[in-house]
Amino acid sequence: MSLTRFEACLVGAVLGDCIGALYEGMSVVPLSTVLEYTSTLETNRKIQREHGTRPADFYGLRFTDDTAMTRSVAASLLEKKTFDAQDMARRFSQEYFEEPNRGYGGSVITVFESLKNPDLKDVYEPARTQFEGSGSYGNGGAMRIAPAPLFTFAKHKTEDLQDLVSSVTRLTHTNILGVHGAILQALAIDQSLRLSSASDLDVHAFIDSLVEKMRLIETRDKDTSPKPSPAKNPKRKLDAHPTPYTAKLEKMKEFFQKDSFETSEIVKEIGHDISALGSVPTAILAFLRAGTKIIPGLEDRNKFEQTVLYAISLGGDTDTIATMAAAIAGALYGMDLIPEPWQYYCEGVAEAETMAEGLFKLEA
Ligand code: R7I
Ligand code: MG
Ligand code: MG
Ligand code: MG
Repeated sequence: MSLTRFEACLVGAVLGDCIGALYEGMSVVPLSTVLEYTSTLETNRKIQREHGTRPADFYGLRFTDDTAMTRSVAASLLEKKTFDAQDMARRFSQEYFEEPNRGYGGSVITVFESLKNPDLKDVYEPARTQFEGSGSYGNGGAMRIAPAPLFTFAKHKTEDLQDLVSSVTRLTHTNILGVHGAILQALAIDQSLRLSSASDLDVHAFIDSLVEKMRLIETRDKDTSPKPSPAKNPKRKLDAHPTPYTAKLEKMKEFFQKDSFETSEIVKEIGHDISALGSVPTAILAFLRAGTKIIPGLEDRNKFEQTVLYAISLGGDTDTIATMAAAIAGALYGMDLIPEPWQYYCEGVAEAETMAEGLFKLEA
């Protein structure tokens, strides 16, 4: 395993967040619009290199909560060399109060408020009381999870990955759908890291392996959890399925059996919203489709670029879908496929590289 794949996982995540954030919440995002934007980044970088100056009206892209929280997860794991709930919770809260304007989810900020209380005994308590005790099913657990599969991979402790992800996620998201979404995202990164090369990516094998794991997890956790809210009032048919992540992965296999499928079908069946169930499968789909097919309009772009641009073109929660798709893609392709101009203009790339290196060097 090479360092470059660890780096590209976290750097990719930053780029997906920074670029995707420009379109967050837009229900329709034409691929040509995103492509035009990244081409401008590349042109500006060329000018900047030739003239040694940055175009006056261009200041670069800021990362959002997705990256802010990912950094806290990585920093805590690196400093403690194990999972430390108090330390990680403190970092989430501190980071939020230092820079609250990073686009955080509307409800999670009450968790950060409660975590500030120095008398708080159980750092899991604030998250458990969200949404009248059902806990948040937002994608905030999944969006920040990339350091976890890197950590267990480096320490040769992949058998601990699910527990680690669950522990990290439940600090803010206790709804079973929020937790399972984070686990699915972490498993996808882990599977990607384990492929020996990009040519080994096989859509059906990749999905089958996720289905096998998720079916066990969803069947096991089903009865002990509070009834997830989307099941009562489903946005999409599959959201009400008793094992909804498994059902969505299987629906994706059906999509891939066709020659092509439309963004509107993906949005209708799988989703592109801020729920974990409406975004994690979508990110995996974007990674798999860009990884195995040429996305029309992106013929000149490499697989990493295709993944990010295509993920954003699915619309909706674009920073989060792109950050998740890019983390999975980076873990497979490594830094060679990550465009330098994107790195140059996005905030937080150097820190992501340093953290990836730290995680890579952790010993068993
Ligand atoms: O999940 P979370 O951290 O938000 C992450 C998203 C990403 O798109 C980021 O890029 C950022 O934009 O926000 O934050 P939460 O506040 O826990 O969840 C996000 C939203 O999901 C909430 O504000 C609610 O609108 C919705 N939500 C729920 N609604 C009803 N019932 C989450 N859980 C519930 C629920 O149980
Ligand atoms: Mg965000
Ligand atoms: Mg988002
Ligand atoms: Mg380097």
